[in-house]
Amino acid sequence: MTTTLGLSATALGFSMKRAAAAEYSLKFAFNLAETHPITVRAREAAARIQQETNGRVELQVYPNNQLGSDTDMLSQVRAGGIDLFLNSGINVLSTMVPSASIYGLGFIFPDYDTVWKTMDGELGVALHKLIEKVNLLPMEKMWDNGFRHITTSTHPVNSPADLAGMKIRVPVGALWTSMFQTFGAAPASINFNELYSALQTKVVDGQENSLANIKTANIVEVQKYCALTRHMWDAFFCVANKRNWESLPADVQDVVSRNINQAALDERQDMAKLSESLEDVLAKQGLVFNQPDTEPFRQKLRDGGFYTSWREKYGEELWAILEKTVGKLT
Ligand code: X2X
Repeated sequence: MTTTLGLSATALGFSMKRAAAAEYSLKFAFNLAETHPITVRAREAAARIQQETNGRVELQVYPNNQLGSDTDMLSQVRAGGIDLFLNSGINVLSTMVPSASIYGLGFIFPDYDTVWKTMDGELGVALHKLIEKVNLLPMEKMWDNGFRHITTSTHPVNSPADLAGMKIRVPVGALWTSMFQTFGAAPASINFNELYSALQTKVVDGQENSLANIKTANIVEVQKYCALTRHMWDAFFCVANKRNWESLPADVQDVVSRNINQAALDERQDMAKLSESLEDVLAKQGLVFNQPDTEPFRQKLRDGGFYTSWREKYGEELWAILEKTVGKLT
């Protein structure tokens, strides 16, 4: 094989095997930044897959919205142009599978133990079944997107009153809009790839995200205050285009799913560690933190009928499964 520069592949240090095109190439796409632990662990999975299959299987990792916004990527994974897509069940995936957002209800998870007991347990299984109905196949393990906090450029948020009428970006999902409307804010649904510029140009004054995203997506550069509200927890399903996935031989499915699930478990550890260390790092970058009492926020959701109206939408069956691990909600 010769390159366009007229050098042989071996002269460049590649073995012929490496230079040969892989027999199976899978596109794995998502919205997170290059330095986010999800991207780091996804690239590790790709390297292990290449090694274990001697280059026969290639996992092509496209982070940072390289293949488009979440809305675009969802269309592409449905059509088969993307093979594997990481998306939150509360985000655009919920436009197709509304009940996939149930784990995003405000203030339901006290800690990571409860989170994983719920999502690796009965609720996770029930949500996988709903996602399969739209011909997307979820890999077994979810990837952590962290507990979320509110950042603003204008003023610290200490109580729901500080959110009154505030223009705040939320991802594209009905639960997010509903929650922030119930808090009294003016939420705008904006895809993650447009978040930085929406904050920079003051289309919105605030947003809410994990500390990992506030750091790796450089949100800290365009925000001043961060209220540690932990108002909800989020994670990603890794969904495969069903037709593409089923066309792969069983041994290829095995090596890909095993390594992707392992990467998800590794990434969960990274996120748990980062949730403890990033406050200091971001404070040094100039972000001003405050720790509000969260009870008035919870009360606002209860008084606004947030839980009872979503209970009706999700239905009694899913609601009962959720309450088994998180306790009574209404
Ligand atoms: O869009 C966001 O804020 C992000 C990256 O956290 C999600 O995908 C939900």
